[in-house]
Amino acid sequence: MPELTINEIAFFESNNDYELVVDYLKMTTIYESAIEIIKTKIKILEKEYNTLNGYNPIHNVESRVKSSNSITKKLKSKGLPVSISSAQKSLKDIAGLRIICNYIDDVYTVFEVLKSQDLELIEVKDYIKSPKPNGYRSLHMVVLVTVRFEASVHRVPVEIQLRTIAMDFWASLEHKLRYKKDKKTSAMISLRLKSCAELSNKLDEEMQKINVILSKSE
Ligand code: 0O2
Repeated sequence: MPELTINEIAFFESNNDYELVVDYLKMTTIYESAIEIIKTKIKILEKEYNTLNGYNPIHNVESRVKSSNSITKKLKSKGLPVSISSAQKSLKDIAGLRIICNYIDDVYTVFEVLKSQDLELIEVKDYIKSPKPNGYRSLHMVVLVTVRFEASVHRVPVEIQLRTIAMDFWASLEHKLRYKKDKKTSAMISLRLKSCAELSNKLDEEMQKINVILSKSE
């Protein structure tokens, strides 16, 4: 069973609704299981990359089930009712994985491999080809995963974000600095963050070129 965070305990205590706690735990168990299924697929791919191919395009993998606070915030921001059923119906990123790759090409290699797995692809957002206006770059895909328990079967969406180390560096810091803050960020800070995103893109392109040259000369 997943454990509740201090914030979640406070949230449920303030609501005094223990049925909600049970429903929330049931929901997170399903989404955590869906994440495990994808993680296993990635581990198998990494085994193949490391032992048979001699090159692993995956740098590291992170995962999380969205916290109750974050779910509530997102539902409110979309003007949707705040409930477990509303979250399950409307949010495609309750279960999320982030695959961090070495180079831009690797992001697309892993994307193609995941597409060829027995997963139903329901959404793709390519913020690498078309970055967000603030400079955010990543490739997002949402897949449907079947979770089979003894007494029930669930088909749930999992959002997979694929990005390079440089994209992840920028997004992680920008997230801390601005994205989650309710405070308004000044135009100057937004411009500076965007210019950092452009620098990180140049870095990605240059590292990729060096890798291509070195791979050819091997
Ligand atoms: P967290 O903390 O990662 O859970 P949609 O889901 O299609 O209705 P949404 O959520 O805007 O609309 O989808 P999108 O654009 O695919 O973005 C989803 C996630 O991408 C976000 O989740 C972030 O993780 C990441 N992301 C998107 N834009 C930015 C950005 O400008 N900066 C950073 N650092 N991350 C971004 P959450 O739910 O916002 O947050």
